[in-house]
Amino acid sequence: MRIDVITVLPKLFEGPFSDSILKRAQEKGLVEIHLHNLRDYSTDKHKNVDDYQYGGGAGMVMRIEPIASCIEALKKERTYDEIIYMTPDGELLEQGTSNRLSTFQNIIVLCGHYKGVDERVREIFITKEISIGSYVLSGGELAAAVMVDSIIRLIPGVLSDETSALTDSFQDHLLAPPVYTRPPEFQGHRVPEILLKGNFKEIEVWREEQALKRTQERRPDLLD
Ligand code: 6GU
Repeated sequence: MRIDVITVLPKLFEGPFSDSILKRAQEKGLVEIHLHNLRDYSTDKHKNVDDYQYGGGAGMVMRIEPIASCIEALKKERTYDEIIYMTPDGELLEQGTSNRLSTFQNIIVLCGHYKGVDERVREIFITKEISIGSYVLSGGELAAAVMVDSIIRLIPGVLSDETSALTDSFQDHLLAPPVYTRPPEFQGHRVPEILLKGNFKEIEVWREEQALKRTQERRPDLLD
């Protein structure tokens, strides 16, 4: 899979993409992440990518020309399955969204900033608009990093234990059950006896019960 990220702050991605699972996925050649600095596509002398909004009002708007020239350059090289705009008014990112996106060959992720992009960018180029939650971030970059992380870990071969993505919270609309490791007792808190006995059939049933209980208590909306 290839992911092209268009941003005014490419540095924000260097941390999250250069460690742990995301780093290994790139090293194994399972995913290519390409960062594009929008400023490189600006043709004016100050390399501006934003401007005042028509009609007045506080806050700058990202101009269409640099975005168009970046997206058009990318589209000349390959076909994209989805051109995604990260925006608080997009559809909420859910596990199912990431599952579907992880099956794609090429995607573009455009990070919004300031007051957002000129509406015509959305009309002309964008095929999908995504938000990661009902709160406002300073820009789309951190949201894009969250989304890209959730996609990449689903690509076959990225996780060392192939089954572990399937047992994640949300994958079956249930939260994950509690987990324990040594020691068997800490400050009077004991590991549930059933996990120590090693009857795998019973353990599986217990985990299912715990997942259901946890979901009912914390996220009953997932069960609807
Ligand atoms: Cl995608 N962008 C911004 N700026 N804020 C957000 C968001 C995205 N998702 C939730 N809040």
